[in-house]
Amino acid sequence: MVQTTCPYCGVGCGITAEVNQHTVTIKGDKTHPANFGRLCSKGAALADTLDLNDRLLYPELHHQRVSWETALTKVANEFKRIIREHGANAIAFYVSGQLLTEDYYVANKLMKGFLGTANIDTNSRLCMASSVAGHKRAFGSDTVSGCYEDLELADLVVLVGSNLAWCHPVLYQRLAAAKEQRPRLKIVVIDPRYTATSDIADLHLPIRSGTDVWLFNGLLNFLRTHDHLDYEFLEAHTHGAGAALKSARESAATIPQIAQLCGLTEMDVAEFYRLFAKTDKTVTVYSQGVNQSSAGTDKVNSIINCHLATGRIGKPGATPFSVTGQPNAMGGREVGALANQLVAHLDFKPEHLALVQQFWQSPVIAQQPGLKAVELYDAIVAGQIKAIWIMATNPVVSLPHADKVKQALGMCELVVVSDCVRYTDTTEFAHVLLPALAWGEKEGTVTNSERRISRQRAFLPVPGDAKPDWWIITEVARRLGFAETAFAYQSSADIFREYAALSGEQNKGTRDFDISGLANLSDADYQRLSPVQWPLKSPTEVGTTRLFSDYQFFTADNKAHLIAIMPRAPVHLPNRDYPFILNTGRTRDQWHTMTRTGKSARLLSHTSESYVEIHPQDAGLLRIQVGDLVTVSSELGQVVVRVKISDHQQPGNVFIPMHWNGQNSSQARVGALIPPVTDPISGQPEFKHTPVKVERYQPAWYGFLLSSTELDAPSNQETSAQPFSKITLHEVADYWVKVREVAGWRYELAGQRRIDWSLWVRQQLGTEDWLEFQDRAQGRYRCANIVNEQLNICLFIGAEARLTSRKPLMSLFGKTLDPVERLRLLTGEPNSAPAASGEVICACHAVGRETILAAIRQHGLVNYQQIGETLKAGTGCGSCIPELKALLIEAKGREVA
Ligand SMILES: Nc1nc2c(c(=O)[nH]1)N[C@H]1C(S)=C(S)[C@@H](COP(=O)(O)OP(=O)(O)OC[C@H]3O[C@@H](n4cnc5c(=O)[nH]c(N)nc54)[C@H](O)[C@@H]3O)O[C@H]1N2
Ligand SMILES: Nc1nc2c(c(=O)[nH]1)N[C@H]1C(S)=C(S)[C@@H](COP(=O)(O)OP(=O)(O)OC[C@H]3O[C@@H](n4cnc5c(=O)[nH]c(N)nc54)[C@H](O)[C@@H]3O)O[C@H]1N2
Ligand code: SF4
Ligand SMILES: [Mo]
Repeated sequence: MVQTTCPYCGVGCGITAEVNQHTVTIKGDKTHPANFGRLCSKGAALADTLDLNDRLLYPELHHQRVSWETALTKVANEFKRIIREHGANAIAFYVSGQLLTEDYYVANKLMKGFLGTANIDTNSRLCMASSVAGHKRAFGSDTVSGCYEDLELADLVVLVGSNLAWCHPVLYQRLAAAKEQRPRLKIVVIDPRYTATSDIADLHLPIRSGTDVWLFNGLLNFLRTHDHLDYEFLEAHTHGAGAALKSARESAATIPQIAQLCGLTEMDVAEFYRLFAKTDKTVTVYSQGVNQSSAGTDKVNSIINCHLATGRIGKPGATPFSVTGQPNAMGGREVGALANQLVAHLDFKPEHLALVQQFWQSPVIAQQPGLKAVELYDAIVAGQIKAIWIMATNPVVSLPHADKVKQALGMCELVVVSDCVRYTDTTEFAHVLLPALAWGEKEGTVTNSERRISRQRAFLPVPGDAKPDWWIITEVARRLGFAETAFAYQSSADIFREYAALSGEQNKGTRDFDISGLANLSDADYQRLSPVQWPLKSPTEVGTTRLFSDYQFFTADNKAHLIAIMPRAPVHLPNRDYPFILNTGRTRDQWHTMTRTGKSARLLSHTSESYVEIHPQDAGLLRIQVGDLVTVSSELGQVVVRVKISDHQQPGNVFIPMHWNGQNSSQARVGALIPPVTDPISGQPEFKHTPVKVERYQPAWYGFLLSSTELDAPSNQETSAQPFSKITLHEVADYWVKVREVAGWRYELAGQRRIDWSLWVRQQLGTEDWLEFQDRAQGRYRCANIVNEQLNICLFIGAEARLTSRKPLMSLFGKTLDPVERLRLLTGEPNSAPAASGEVICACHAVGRETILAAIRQHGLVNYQQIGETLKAGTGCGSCIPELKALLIEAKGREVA
């Protein structure tokens, strides 16, 4: 059994992995202080994602397999040439919070210290940059002072722009458990949508998108006018209170004004303000609804202002708390991989530059901050950047104005991509592809949202020629001629020790990030390292639970700074042409661009197609129904997605998940719609506020194709698939989505052109042997191919969106068909199938919505625990409990109706 850490979200759950011949068993690590044994649906399904199908296992040059020597020499020689011709600033690195700390450190060292350019930025620019900037303004350092226990100790937890139930599920479960034990703990959720998180909220404020600063400035003003300021704390430990209070007063003074601006009721605003004012033990958790905004940094400081004004920081159960998204988002900030930071929380100040250059013994050091993510790709288009090395991120999907990223990569002289997956929207553009070891194979450390450093450990053999990211970077560094000593690492432990020592260099308490206590770990100590929270200044310390308990901050005057903020509206507002506000974010069971979670049929069963969620009133006006297809477009681009109707949205707002991409769908890459509007201080994009229009998409036909094999598997992959390429899929269908199922593959299709299906299946699917049914008048076509008594492929085409349930058909794959099933196959109801179970709610035990509703009615179930006892739903990872509770309410509603 190996103890390691989950590779997904910033909660950083401990995992135990056990390999038994061909099976891997993943469990929550009961001894890990982040999760105490819990896992969410994504963590619990990790074993589904570990097979080597789809993996990038060998270096490639122009999509041909080459040796490491060839690939690395090519990268180094091209870098040398470009630097000679255009200077070091013509090179860029775009890295990721999914690298391990050791990989991240080495990439940053090579760029800033040896190539001498700061044109290295990370996808954390899209994620944490506004929090970093806000923390630095307030504290003089990028410090997350609180810890998870603070959520359990608090009497009030305010969740701002955070869908904790889906995005930090185990932390949410800890909070939910604390509330169940101690109902006095109040929870307020501030989010334009009613989310799964709102389920445990005592108060949900469906705030108008982008207006958080008004709300928190209003709160600050309320605290002043109702005499809740902690004047002693303000006087002794802060700076700037006068100006901050003045702008709070000027931005919107009264509750009616604030309620109107924020689209809330006066009663709700007043209730929130009263709760906050009277509760000393308050934790305010914030995430992408705050950070991903053109006023992201101001949103952060408007929240921190309220905590400073009440002295609620550095105390158990009282702190502002920015939760990190990626497994090593925090580690990336520590190693300084943002273009405007230096390593170990140092800045672009002369004394810090000297310190780092001295420590690294490097020939040069970047003197100025480099380009931020969005600017970086603009600079490629402008011809300033000639080479880019992308590691562990998929910018063609995840950046705003994503088609411009395509354009940039298409014209860049040298695109190097390090990934562990062969086919992504970004690897398509690579000249050089470098195969990285994946989770379970690689070794190193990550830091979670509460500053806890945990080990990721390998438990699987090295596949193909894949290598650790740090190794790939050091090999390029060597070929660039950099002193053998600077990159002579033999292991991730070597890198970690150097990094830990650097964090303590000339520190003496002047910088928050100090892990010099770990600088002398032996290889064995590093191997054994238990999860530990920084700072950790000496080997005898046990780590630091909470920072700022002494009210000493890292600003020049050692005081925390309140910032005077004037609210401002998002940059692009809805208008006549684009009347809706598009909000984007996450679904429960997918991780970002789906390169890993998209491999798990279990995880796809919760939501398998992209969608736009829209309020019933808007759907009525647009005459669209659940399951219809719609085009959602902005000034920059469009997607075609399925309709979901829900009053969890506000009228005028729509939500589309960020996950679907060019590998699994024809037109669902939502990044293509989002304008490259960024926060002026942090450079973080406004992902949650794009004006769009929604129009019904009316294809001539709808269809689905079920298959035991992957029909559009890329041609150079080892596969038994038929000669059926993605190009053909594009040619036949205007809309397609590809879904992994337990027993095969499902393709959802729709198109405008009339197709002779009978001819098409024979030409494309390469067999003559078809059971067929056709009704031309109705536009219906159905066929099936049976091989060795088993269903191999079936295709259903019709004029209506829903056609027939896919599940009974899908359940036939992998089993010998009996005569009745065979006969009834093309009816779409092959067996006297159990009543449709509906979309899967509990991914762990595969329990569907209709099954749950039926059980609630039949057995008179009244709480989710009873649902668990009856159906097992919700007894696995627990991620679906909010949805179970919603179904209990829905069932009750149906009864009444
Ligand atoms: N399942 C899953 N979990 C994940 C990830 C994943 O891909 N899948 N990714 C991880 C990563 S990297 C990150 S960064 C985190 C993100 O975690 P979260 O930030 O919790 O997730 P999001 O869905 O991006 O957005 C959070 C909420 O902000 C709300 N919001 C939008 N506009 C506003 C606004 O103007 N004001 C306020 N107050 N709220 C607003 C949205 O409606 C949304 O519900 O999740 C991490 N966890
Ligand atoms: N519309 C919209 N867009 C968004 C957001 C949003 O809310 N809305 N959120 C933004 C946020 S917060 C984030 S964090 C980003 C995330 O966006 P991305 O970082 O682009 O998303 P991932 O799919 O996690 O990409 C990680 C890539 O690294 C690969 N990989 C995994 N492990 C390793 C490894 O060990 N080594 C290497 N070399 N590669 C590896 C994976 O296969 C995958 O291709 O998206 C941002 N984009
Ligand atoms: S909450 Fe889920 S995704 Fe996040 S670290 Fe834990 S198991 Fe992984
Ligand atoms: Mo993120």
